[in-house]
Amino acid sequence: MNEHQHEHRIINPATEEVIATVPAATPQDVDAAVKRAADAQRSWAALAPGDRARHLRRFADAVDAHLEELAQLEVREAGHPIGNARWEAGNARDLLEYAAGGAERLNGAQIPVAGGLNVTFHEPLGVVAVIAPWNFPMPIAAWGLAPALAAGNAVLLKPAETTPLTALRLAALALEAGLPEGLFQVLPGAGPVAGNALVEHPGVAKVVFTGSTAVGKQIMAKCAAGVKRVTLELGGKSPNIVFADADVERAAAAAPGSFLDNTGQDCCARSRILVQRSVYDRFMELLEPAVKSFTVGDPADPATQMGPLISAAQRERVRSYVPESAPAAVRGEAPSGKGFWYPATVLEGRPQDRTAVEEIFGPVAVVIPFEDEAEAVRIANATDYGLSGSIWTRDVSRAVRVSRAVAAGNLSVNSHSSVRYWTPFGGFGQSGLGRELGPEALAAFTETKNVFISTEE
Ligand code: TXE
Repeated sequence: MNEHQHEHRIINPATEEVIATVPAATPQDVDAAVKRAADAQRSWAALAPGDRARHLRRFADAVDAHLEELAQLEVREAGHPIGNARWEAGNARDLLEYAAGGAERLNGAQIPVAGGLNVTFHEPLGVVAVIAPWNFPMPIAAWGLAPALAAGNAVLLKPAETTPLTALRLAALALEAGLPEGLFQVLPGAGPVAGNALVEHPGVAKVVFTGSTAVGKQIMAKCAAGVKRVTLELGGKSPNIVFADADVERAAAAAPGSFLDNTGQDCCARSRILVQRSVYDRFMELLEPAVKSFTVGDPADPATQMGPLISAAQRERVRSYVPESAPAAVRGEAPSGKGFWYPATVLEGRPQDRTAVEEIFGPVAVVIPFEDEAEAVRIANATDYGLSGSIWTRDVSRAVRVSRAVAAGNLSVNSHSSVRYWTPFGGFGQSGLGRELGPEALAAFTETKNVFISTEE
């Protein structure tokens, strides 16, 4: 292994400055971490549920006491606007608090049977690997970490190559808060090295992966070899459907945030805007100033709404779909000079365009007209993905009909909200497998065991 693979340079995407150098975990490091985690997990699972909950609450309090520091770190390593980064740190805290309550509610069932007593238990899985992406480093780490710990598991978190700093800080805070040594470890490193070693390790009982569909498929195939449990949160190409009977002003005002937040690097981004033809021109007239007034610039400035892309490679990927010189219906401003900037871009297109079916993961949306409800649903469902979607209408029956007809895991009506820590989140089709957040999250980190006790003499 050469010098280069032993450490990763962490770059501030807004300035291109190197802000830290982080050692990259080797397969040997992974092996040692799995052993330590397995030891810690046995005592952790044996704790009374109330004690596990107390530990998690203390961890949540430690995160809460360092919210601003964590948010500032996210600004520097991921280029997120400070307002967003504060929400992200708060989301990690909320998850830990919510999961702490779950530790005390892992109730089984008593099921009537003849000749005995039948009860169920929700047993922890053991050591869980969480492989996280760079787009929401703290929330996504916490979505796996918090319920996995609450259910009695140990967690090995592999953050993305570009964003390990908040993860490392969370692990240090866990120790300061008194979580047992080894129970939650962070293994920064390369996906194909440290990530793959976790996926292949026989001591890892489950992999929770958030990232690209291509890598998700590889991980699922590898997990199949050991019938390893797997949860996948993959990409999306979510529709934002605006019907003529909607409050078109409101829909147009809300549209920019739905594909520009996080510079479009959001698996729930509403990057396909479907607009009923009779209000199409009006919507476009309103959309243009709304997009142009989205504030782009220094992520540390509280007024900033959109920062840079995460890396030069990600900007190349976005450019490969839409060069900055390509004709566009609307194009915003972007700073010049250092930083991986890319302007907000709105294209007018057709449902079958590559830009309308593939995830670009940048601040780019395609607007497509439709005639009627049936056509809107047909276009909405014409991708391999099915993560999120929005429906703008004042007609309650239509809202219900279209919500049921669109094949996606997270829909919102007259809103773009997708993520609440107490409601389930996940995808249909190639957007993923399983659910995170909400009451279903704990179940994803347990095995149900059925025990029959004979009462025969
Ligand atoms: O993802 P990768 P990338 C999509 C988005 C983006 C594209 C590429 O379209 O443009 O994916 O991003 C780890 N075994 N999403 O290349 O490679 C890797 O180290 C085990 C959508 O960054 O999937 C990182 O920790 N792990 C998405 C994580 O997987 C491996 C969020 C994600 O990286 C691995 C991110 C391997 N062989 C990207 N290869 C979302 N759902 O929100 C990589 N990794």
